[in-house]
Amino acid sequence: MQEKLLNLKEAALNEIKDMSTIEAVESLRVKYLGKKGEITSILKEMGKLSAEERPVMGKVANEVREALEGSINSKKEELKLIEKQRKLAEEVIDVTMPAKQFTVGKKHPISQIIDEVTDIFVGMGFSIAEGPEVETIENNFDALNAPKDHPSRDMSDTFYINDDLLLRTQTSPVQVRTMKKEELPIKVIAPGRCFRFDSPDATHSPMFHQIEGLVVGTNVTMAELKGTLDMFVKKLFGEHTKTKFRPHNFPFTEPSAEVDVTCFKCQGEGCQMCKGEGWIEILGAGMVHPNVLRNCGIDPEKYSGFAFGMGVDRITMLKYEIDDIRLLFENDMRFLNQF
Ligand code: 2U9
Repeated sequence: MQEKLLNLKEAALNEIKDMSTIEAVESLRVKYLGKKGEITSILKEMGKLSAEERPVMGKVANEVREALEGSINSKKEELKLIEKQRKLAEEVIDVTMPAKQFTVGKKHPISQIIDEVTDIFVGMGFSIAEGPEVETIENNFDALNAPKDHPSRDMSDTFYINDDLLLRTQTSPVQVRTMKKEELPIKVIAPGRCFRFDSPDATHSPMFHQIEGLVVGTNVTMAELKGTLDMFVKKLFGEHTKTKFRPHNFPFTEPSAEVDVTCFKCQGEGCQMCKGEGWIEILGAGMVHPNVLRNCGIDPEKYSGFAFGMGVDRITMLKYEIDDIRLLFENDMRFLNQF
């Protein structure tokens, strides 16, 4: 038994020498010193030895175990050190290396303008309403008092999905939904994408962005509409900006107006930006048509409202002097990185 033990010790110590992984050393420890280990099983035989032999064997057995455990632990330490050095070598940072260039993304110019305009109206007490881009004909046209034969309903102007659904041509259906479901008073803006069957050119895109606004309550006046929009343009284009309301006609507002602002490039002197006018048309607005209020379950005898709408792409092009709307949708980073 003693010899067997010493042979096993030699064999084990030899095996350990060439081992290169801690896992291998661990499985060797189990193989020899584990519950069913080869050395362990010999030691279990100790009981069969004579009383004189047992202490001798016991001494040998402990030497073998200690020698093995000693060699196993030092091998493990040695391998851990090698692993650590390998990692350190691998993780050496050459501080002379140029830093990895990582490009920080930034908001699309249209998103920047939507945020800027939204912040202004939220600051004026408006809340933001959103709605589906796929809309019903009821919310996009009928509720908005658009006559059945109104040109905007033509297939040539609107993307129809089927007899009831279309891609919204303006964000007004969001306000219609709001009026149908929310309590009065209502004070919301509705930013979002709109779709019109337009062949793309420098100023038209089949997909574009609008921000519309709606205020409905008791005794809401045209004066409040003018005051609200006057404050808005001063915050967006500068305190010296003035507004001009020109009569216009929309099916969903009565009276209606197109709203001009003093050119923010020439302060009204006249320049290439405002084609010498000194004024730039920025948005449309008006008092909500009583039919629209009625269509949304609101009694126009008791309540009134005003609404406005602006083309965000147009304002973005004016503000950044972009002469072709297609640049905003072509995702050319040389263009987008300018903003
Ligand atoms: C409801 C009632 C009335 C929204 C309005 C305009 C005037 C307007 C244009 C701006 C640029 C469309 O993208 S554009 O060509 N919009 O001039 N929009 S009043 O009127 C509403 C909306 C909702 C319930």
